[in-house]
Amino acid sequence: MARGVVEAGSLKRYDLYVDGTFQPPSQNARFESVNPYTEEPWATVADASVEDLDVAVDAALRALEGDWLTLGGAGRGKLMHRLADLVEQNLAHLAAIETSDNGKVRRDAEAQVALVAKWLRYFAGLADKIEGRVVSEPQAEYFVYTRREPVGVVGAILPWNAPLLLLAFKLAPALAAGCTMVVKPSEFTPASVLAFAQYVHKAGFPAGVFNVVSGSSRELGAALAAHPRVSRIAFTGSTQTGISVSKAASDHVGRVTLELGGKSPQIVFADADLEAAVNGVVAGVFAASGQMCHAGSRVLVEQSIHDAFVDALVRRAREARLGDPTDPLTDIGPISTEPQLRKIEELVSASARSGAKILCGGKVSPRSGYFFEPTVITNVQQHAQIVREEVFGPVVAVMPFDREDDAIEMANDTPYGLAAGLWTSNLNRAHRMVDRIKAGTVWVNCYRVASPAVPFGGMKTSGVGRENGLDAINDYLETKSVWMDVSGGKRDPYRISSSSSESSESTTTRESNPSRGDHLDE
Ligand code: TXE
Repeated sequence: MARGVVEAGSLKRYDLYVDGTFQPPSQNARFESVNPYTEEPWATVADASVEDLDVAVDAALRALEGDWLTLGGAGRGKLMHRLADLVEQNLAHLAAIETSDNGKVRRDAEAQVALVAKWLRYFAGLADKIEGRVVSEPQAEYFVYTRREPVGVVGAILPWNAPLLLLAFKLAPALAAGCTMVVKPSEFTPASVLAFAQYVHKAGFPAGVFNVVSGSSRELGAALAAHPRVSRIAFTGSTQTGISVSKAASDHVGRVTLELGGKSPQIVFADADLEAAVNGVVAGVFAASGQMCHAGSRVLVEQSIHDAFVDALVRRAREARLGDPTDPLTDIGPISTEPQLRKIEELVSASARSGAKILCGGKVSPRSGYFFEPTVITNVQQHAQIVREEVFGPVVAVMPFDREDDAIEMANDTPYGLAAGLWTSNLNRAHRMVDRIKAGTVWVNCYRVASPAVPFGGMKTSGVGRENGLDAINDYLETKSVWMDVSGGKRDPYRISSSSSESSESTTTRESNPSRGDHLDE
């Protein structure tokens, strides 16, 4: 049987990528990935065991010390640019896999793959700019400097909604920093990440730098989070699973960043450009079938324009073209997984049962594939489940507000704090609102815009840490402080000197009283 990535034939075949080779899992188990548009399996994927994961982690550990180390920042950056070239050259291939695996509309999938290359290039440029500094220690006997070193093996745990892009958020800074990585893709969408491994391989990364361990069991993610030889976990997924990840990693003091759920408000004032605002709300909750962590799923509209705004939004929901995600004219593809489709259905039905008005959509589409119709809901209260819980589907709840203060109160009345949208032409108001909104990102007169240069992450239960931006590389680096005694003298091992004046005195009397430094007790 052929190994590796086999894309001929009706059922494509993807194996694990560990230590620089594609290989079947140790127990030869496999699982199928279902195309959410056809509802048919389209690929068979290696189903790894925890033992396979151990092998991958050990390979990643070894790789930290090998050729990867000697390449240096410039060498790593060069490989990353080569990988970005390959991603760009094979954009259509990777996007097609993403579409088969999770139903992402092809034009969106292509745009996201292009972003993967952009992310790699941005962080490649930082790889040779990692610097420590010389510390101007007041005591002349010491030369003190800091070094920035890779944190070690990084475990990346991915969700199903944007596998490649969310991988790039983690992989690009990790590679730039000199870390190695073991990736656990979602059990629902493992194929695109395994296909991407072909290009990592082709680019010439040393064996073990990048490993992909796919599996059908949620235990595999749990084992990666708890793995004592994994120094850092970069996780994107639900808040509930993120909490388990954080607890598991803390048992071995593993570092963690968590990019979790959201219930992001879009606030529309009467003075906004209404067409642009409707467009932004559509982009924030109907695009990608609403399966975005930053989905703007609560829309707060100033009372005076509420009805007109809702009419326009309903019109846009009805006009949206659902269908084959490979068709360039399709706006909304299927929901990625059947359990997710059922979750959306249940949340919307529950809201109807508790008195909400479903103005359009509100149900699973009768067409084949896991489609949910774009849905606009009104007549809901702040405490309603549909207003508080992440739906992760093309479903938006619209609520009116009277005053700016009310809008802020409603916007912030959520356990989440990932993103917010603000639509107004009043500059003073925009600044006032930005100041008071509790969210990691505030988009003003825009929505769903991203760049590798701009930090992204959540406040409150939406996460810990930030991905992207210049500082993201710091999460993959550790500081090492180096003290060098350059005096050549010997010190009194029992004496602690604690003031700089004392220490400058000690410098001059070093020969007779060789006590130096503010010595640590512990
Ligand atoms: O996510 P999970 P699921 C939200 C969205 C969705 C809900 C559930 O609301 O309806 O989460 O989706 C791995 N330790 N988001 O169940 O459970 C798992 O195998 C370590 C928001 O798919 O968070 C997968 O690889 N890992 C989100 C990854 O965690 C574990 C995107 C995510 O799974 C694990 C997706 C464990 N104990 C869903 N259990 C966003 N923020 O964008 C599972 N996993």
